[in-house]
Amino acid sequence: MDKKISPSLMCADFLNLGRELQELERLGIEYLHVDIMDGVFVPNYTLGTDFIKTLHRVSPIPLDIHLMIDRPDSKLDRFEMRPGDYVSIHYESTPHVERTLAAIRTAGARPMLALNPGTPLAVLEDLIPSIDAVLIMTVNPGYAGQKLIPQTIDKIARLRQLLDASGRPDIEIECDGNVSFPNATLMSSAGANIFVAGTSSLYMPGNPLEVNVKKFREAVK
Ligand code: S6P
Ligand code: MG
Repeated sequence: MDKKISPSLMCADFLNLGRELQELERLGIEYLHVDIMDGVFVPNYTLGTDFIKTLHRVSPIPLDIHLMIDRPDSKLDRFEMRPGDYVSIHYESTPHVERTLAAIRTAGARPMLALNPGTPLAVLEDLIPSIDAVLIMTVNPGYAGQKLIPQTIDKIARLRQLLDASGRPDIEIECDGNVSFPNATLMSSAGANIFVAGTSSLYMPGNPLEVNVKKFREAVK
């Protein structure tokens, strides 16, 4: 499957965001990862609904909207979705997971199911027909700059096997959290194909984005 980079915009330089977005477009970046936190499901706040509208207006790159919010089922209509966008909800965030995934598809976007590091893969077996992708959290959600939880690499490999054995090799696997260049290589070998790139790779201080994107493509090749 094609390897895709999804830069985590909460790690971007907000004082230069317009220029950075143009640069990401020029570099052929596949998705823009937008972290939405509500201070309840995770103990932090980040980007919001107006930011999503602005991105849709200024960039042709599809969005990868990561909802770390409690009860997304009752709030979905506040998020502008476009065809080609991914919208992920957490299994742990609502008792109505299937209903919420179906509502994302009805709204015209692609549903993705996110799992916290401590949530077993077994919970997604009956949701496979309702999703286009799975987001494996490789850190606990809430903050950038954390350290990889090592057992999540094997979880990615077991998920790839499970999806393939279920006749769904087309379902994509995204990983999010401490996707450094060496960790990205491990995640890619385990079967992930969408990589959320934050402070440990693309937005590492020192190198221009272009250099880090090149290094990233090499790391997951
Ligand atoms: C964390 C959030 C992530 C981070 C990303 C940052 O809860 O969902 O998308 O922004 O993990 O990357 P890094 O390299 O700092 O871990
Ligand atoms: Mg995220």
